[in-house]
Amino acid sequence: MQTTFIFLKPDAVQRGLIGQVLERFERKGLSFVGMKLVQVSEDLAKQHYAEHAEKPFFPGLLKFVTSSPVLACAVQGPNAVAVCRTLIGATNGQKADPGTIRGDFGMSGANNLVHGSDSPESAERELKLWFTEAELVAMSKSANDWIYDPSDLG
Ligand code: IDP
Ligand code: MG
Repeated sequence: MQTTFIFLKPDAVQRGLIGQVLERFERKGLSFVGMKLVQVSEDLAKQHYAEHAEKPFFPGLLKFVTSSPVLACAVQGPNAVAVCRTLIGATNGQKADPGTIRGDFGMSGANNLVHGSDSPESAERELKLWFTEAELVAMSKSANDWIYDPSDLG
């Protein structure tokens, strides 16, 4: 089992797409083990996107993610990091495959609805940055007995 970090960006929340975006993860068979609305501070945005500090789009990215609340989520499942990245799709909505969240809902390379950690190491760092341990729950779902074969769980 792996836990990854996603957040629904201000565009997804403002466009009223929380339900439709969360449904993608839920119906796939992943479990939410943490969820909260956050008005992102400049400091949190800078720490979260530190790897992009030198990019020309960084100031615009900070302005965007701090512009309106986001929905922060911890998502659990086998290979959750890679599975979530696949569900989310390529960075630019114009290039993202149909069937992905960005491919189905977006046309922008900036306002692209949802963030997902890009590696297990990033997931660990980002989960610590956004959630306290007390905000994450232990989740055992009986439906998992039907979604997964024991061999899927390693
Ligand atoms: P990712 O979200 O697909 O991992 P990254 O390259 O890590 O993409 O970029 C982080 C975020 O920065 C993107 O999701 C997007 O919101 C924004 N971004 C990335 N590239 C550009 C760009 O060329 N112009 C404007 N915004 C960008
Ligand atoms: Mg990234």
